[in-house]
Amino acid sequence: MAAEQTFIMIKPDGVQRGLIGEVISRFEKKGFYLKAMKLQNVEKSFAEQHYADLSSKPFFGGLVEYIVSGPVVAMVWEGKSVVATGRKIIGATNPLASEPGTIRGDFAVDIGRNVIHGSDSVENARKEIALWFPEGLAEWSSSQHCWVY
Ligand code: FUP
Repeated sequence: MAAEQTFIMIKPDGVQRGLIGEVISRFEKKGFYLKAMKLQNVEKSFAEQHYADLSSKPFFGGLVEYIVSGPVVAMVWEGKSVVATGRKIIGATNPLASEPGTIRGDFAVDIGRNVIHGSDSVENARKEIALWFPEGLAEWSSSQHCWVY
């Protein structure tokens, strides 16, 4: 089966609002495999590194403050086209534009409190997974994949 992986982070508002189980459930029920997960507080310098591509944006300071404001859940999910499909499950960046049925469409109204992050390309997923999980990921045996593929 395809070993594509994506990095998903439940942001502090998602954790505070009790959406951890809801997010995991949506990825799990779709048929993706959880490869790593941890609840952690994020240092300012680490948040700045994660969002380095956005450092010139006017909202960068507020975004970093938001990410360090409480614990986040960092996860790696694996499966066929998980990067693009993960973005569909999450919905558009601005919750006002995200469709009902998506996580942001169902649970958020403000772009600055949009519950969840998902990698936007396979290349960025690789970088984000290396940044957040230098310790490595869990192993699933290939025989455990036959119920989805
Ligand atoms: P996404 O990939 O959907 O998370 O969106 P971006 O990488 O463009 O933006 C990262 C985060 O910056 C968003 F989740 C929310 C925040 N943001 C703002 O606060 N204001 C904006 O105008 C755009 C993004």
